[in-house]
Amino acid sequence: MATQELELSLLSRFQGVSLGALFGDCLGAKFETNWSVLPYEKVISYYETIKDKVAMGTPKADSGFVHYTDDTCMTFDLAKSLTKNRKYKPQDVAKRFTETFFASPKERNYGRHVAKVFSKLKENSCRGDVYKPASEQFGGSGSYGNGSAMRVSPVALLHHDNIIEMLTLVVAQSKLTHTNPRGINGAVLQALAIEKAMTSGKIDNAKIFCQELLDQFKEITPIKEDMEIFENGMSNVMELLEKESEVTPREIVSKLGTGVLAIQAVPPAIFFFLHSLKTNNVPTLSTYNGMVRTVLYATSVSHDSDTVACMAGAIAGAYYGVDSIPSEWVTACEGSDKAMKLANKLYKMNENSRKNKKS
Ligand code: R7I
Ligand code: MG
Ligand code: MG
Repeated sequence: MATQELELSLLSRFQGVSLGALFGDCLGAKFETNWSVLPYEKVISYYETIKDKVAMGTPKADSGFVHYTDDTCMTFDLAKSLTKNRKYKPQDVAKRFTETFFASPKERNYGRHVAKVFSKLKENSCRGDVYKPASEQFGGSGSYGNGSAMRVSPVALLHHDNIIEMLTLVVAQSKLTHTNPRGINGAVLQALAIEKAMTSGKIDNAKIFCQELLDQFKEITPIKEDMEIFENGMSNVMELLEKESEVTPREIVSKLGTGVLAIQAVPPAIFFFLHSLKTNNVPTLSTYNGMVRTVLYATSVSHDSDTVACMAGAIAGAYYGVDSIPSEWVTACEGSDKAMKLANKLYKMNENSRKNKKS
C-alpha cells in the first residue's frame, strides 16, 4: 500500500470507525448463526451479490436493505446519548438500551442472557442504581460476553487523544451490562486498538503494533483482575501473525476462539485487521482493499461473525478511513446516514475538547 493512502484526515478516520463497525455488523450478520468456518468464496459471493444489487438498482435493494444487529443498536444508543447530553448519563444510556431492546428483542439477535438486564431495568423504569441488574448476572460474577466491547467505538471517538478519560468511560458504560473484569477488559482492549489504529501512520510491522498495544493495555487498564487471559490471547495473536500466509482458519479458531465471549472476540478482531495489512496473507482475498479484506476475513473465520467483523471493521476504519468502505455497501447498510451523522458529531465534540485542553 502506498504511504500516501494513509495520509487521511482525522474526520475520515472517525467516519471510518463508525461506518466500518456498521459494515462489519451488517455483512457478518448474514452468517452469525452459522457455527462453522465458512469458505471465503461463500462470503465473497454474498458480498458481491449485495454490491451488484445496489449497482443495478434491483427492486428490494433500496437504501438500508441489509439490516444491522444488536451490536449497532447498542453502538447507536450509546453514541446518541453521549452526543445529545454532551456527557455520559448512565440512566439515559440504560433507558436507550432498554427501549431499543424491547422494540425488537428477537430480530436484532441480542446475547441470550443480557435480556435479563433489560427486563430488570424496565421494571425499575431505568431509575435508581442502573448498574445493579448487570452486577447480578451469572450468579453475581457478571457477564464476560463480548457485548460491551462490540459497542465501545463511540467512546474511543469521543475521547480520542485522552486515554484516561476514554478508559474511565469505557469501564462505566461496560458496567451497565457487563461487570465481569473479562467483559470490561475486552472493551478496554478494543477501545485502545481503535485509538492506536487511528493514530498510526503506515503500519510496517503488525507484531510490533500488537506488542505495543498489549504493553499499553497492561500498563493502563483500570481493571487489574484477570488480565492474564488477555495477555495470553494477545500472545497467541502475535504467534499467528508470525506465520503469515501459512496460518489456517482452523488454527485461528483453536488459538483465539472467535466466539461470543470478550476474550474470544477482541484478540481475533485485532488479528484479522493486522493479518489483512499485507495484501497476500490470505491469497483468496488479495484483490480487495485492506478494509474489505479485514471484514471478509473476520466474517469467514469467526463463529460470532457479526460481532468480530464489527470490531475488526471499526479498527480497520480507524486506519484506512471512510473511503475504504465500498459505496454500494454504504448504501446497502441500514443506518449508514445515522452512523455518519454520529461520527461527525463525535468528531466536533472531540475537536472542541482538544481545543479546550490546549487553551
Ligand atoms: O455479551 P452479550 O451482549 O452478547 C453479545 C453477543 C454478540 O455476538 C451479539 O451479536 C449477540 O448475538 O450476542 O450478552 P450476554 O448474554 O451477556 O453474553 C453472551 C453469552 O456469553 C451468554 O449468552 C453466555 O453464553 C456467555 N457468557 C457466559 N457464560 C458463562 N458464564 C457470558 N458471561 C458468562 C459467564 O459468566
Ligand atoms: Mg449482533
Ligand atoms: Mg454477534
